[in-house]
Amino acid sequence: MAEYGLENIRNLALLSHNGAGKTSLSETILYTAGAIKRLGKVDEGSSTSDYDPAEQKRNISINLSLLPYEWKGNKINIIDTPGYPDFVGDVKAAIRVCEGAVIVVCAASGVEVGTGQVWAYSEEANLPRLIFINKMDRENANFDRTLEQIQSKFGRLCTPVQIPIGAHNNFQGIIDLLTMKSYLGPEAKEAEIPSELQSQVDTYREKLVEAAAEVDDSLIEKYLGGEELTLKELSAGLRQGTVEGKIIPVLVGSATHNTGAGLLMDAISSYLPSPKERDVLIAVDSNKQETIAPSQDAPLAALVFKTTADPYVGKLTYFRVYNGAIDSNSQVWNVTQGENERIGQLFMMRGKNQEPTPKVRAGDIGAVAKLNVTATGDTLGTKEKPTKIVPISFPKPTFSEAVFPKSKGDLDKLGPSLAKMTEEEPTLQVHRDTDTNETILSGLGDTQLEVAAEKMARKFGVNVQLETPKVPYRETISASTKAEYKHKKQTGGHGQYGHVLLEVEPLPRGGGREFVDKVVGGRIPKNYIPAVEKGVNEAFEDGVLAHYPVADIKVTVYDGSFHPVDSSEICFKIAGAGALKRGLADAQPVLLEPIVNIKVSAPEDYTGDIIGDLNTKRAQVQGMIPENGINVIEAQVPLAEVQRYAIDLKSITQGKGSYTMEFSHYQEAPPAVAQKVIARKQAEKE
Ligand SMILES: Nc1nc2c(ncn2[C@@H]2O[C@H](COP(=O)(O)OP(=O)(O)OP(=O)(O)O)[C@@H](O)[C@H]2O)c(=O)[nH]1
Ligand SMILES: [Mg+2]
Repeated sequence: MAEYGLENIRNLALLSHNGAGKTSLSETILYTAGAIKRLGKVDEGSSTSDYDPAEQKRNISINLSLLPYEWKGNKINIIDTPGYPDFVGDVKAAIRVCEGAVIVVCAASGVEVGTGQVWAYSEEANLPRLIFINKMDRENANFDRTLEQIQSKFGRLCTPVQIPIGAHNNFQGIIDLLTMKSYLGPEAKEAEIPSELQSQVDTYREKLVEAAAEVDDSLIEKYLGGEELTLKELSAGLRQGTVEGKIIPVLVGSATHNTGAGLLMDAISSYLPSPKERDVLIAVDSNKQETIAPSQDAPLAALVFKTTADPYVGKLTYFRVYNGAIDSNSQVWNVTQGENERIGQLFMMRGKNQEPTPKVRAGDIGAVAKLNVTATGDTLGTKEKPTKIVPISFPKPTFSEAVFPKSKGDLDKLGPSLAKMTEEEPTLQVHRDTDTNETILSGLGDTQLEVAAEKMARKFGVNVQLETPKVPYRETISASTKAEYKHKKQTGGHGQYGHVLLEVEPLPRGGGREFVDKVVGGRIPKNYIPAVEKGVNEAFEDGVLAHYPVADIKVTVYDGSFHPVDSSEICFKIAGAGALKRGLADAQPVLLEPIVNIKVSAPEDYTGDIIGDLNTKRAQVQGMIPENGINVIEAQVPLAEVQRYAIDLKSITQGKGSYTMEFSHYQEAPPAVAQKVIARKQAEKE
């Protein structure tokens, strides 16, 4: 590829509800631009973007893909993103490194929940955008209805610059409201406007001209004076309006019928801003952000936005250059980590294809293999003039499963391959639950974790089983009591003796564990007290109800006795543990269960069903915040009831709901629940 200045590059994210046709559209665009020779199909697993076996198996996009093409003197980097909610991490990453977006809406399904979500993300990022109404060839495709939905949801600033000719079987082509010409079929054959559409064309054109004129004082004067605006003036007004977020041009077509791609590509080049028009967001320190002007002549500043792990090429790092340039076979400074990083051969990626390149300049996006210290979100720069670009903020995991290796060999490789998986996907996290002794993998949904397990098998040969994690129950006491334990044995030579009296008292929730020594007069010699504490601590880990750890308790050793010859540390440890067990048993032990805060967002229509379901899950609904047709329901609910909530919510809302969840506190489990848990644990032991 040729070298491009800042003003001749476009970076744009393709965004939509899942399945609206982003990947098909990107394929058609690449084909139209001549960047690929053969037009692939999502449904046949042959698209440039969905090359990952996990994507082909499911016919959905899972990873963002970089799909560059050249068009009329510009270089455009399309980033195709996944629409499936579990993979929203890549959507966030793509938005962060783009200057513009194309939001794809299906002409038959209209505005969906995912559309609203990507819209909100684009607003948050202040991203100029176009809307492409796709699938005009589909049964039930309806341009007017879809446009109405778009305008009622997102406002009147969504302005058609095209309208379709026909729909469904009869979808023939597109009328461009700027040039006032028809373009028919995949060849975009120029034709006159069909007469039956003339009045509709006039109405939409009027609105478009008005919107474009309003952007600029001189244009509005001319327009109000009754003068015709030239094509050039219209285009300029439309561009300025789009860049400033005052107009969102709406286009139309069909990806799989390859109709409208060329016009969309023209619009991308004409209306969406270049990297030159968007300042770079840098982090001065942890709470201060600033913007600086981008430049190809400044010292290097590049943001790493994606890392993939490949068993053959190793780690592949995708970066967007904001300032300066990065060279193959050079050394850079990882500003975030404060370390040098060696750069090998640089690549321009297209799907999985790597094209070697000597340099990647500001405005552009590249990739490099086998970096040592660099992770997603880091800035690569120079040591002399380090600039830190604001990193990407990723959503926190909401869904967890316990990971079990299938064999001994899998166990040995489990840790390193999990580490690689979490490096690849910032929305995945792994931790060891010390309460339950399980390795927990967390992410945004069951599909994401399933895909992660498949990847571990395919890429690293590690086979794992995913299971619902054990609930980390705890035990505590609800009364105070005193307990005594005497460990005394006479076996042959010298015997064993340890004697402890202690008091147990409940602490408030979250109070933890306390151990207090109140022994006076050397009734237990000072040097044995640590042994008593050790015994107590061991007994804490193994509650008397169902062997769960004990919480929120104060233990005071206040008396005991010893034997000058037979006493030893081990004897006092045994006595300490024994006394605590007796104390626990006598102090009305109860089971504690973890409670989480949950925030569920879904369209209003589902509120009743969601709350009904939450009620069956012993939830306490705490509030409801309606917002633009979406209701946010806040509740506290026992973790045991919502470990698979991602799946439940998907089926209640047909995938239109989302939620976040975080640990809140421990709470006494109702007796019926406690009985079940205790019985189950007993059965397990047996
Ligand atoms: N009839 C018709 N079908 C289309 C069109 N575009 C895409 N499809 C079909 O819609 C389905 C989804 O298309 P994709 O291109 O994978 O959609 P996507 O938005 O990339 O999906 P995700 O990445 O999973 O969110 C596939 O079966 C496509 O063949 C279109 O213009 N017309
Ligand atoms: Mg896709």
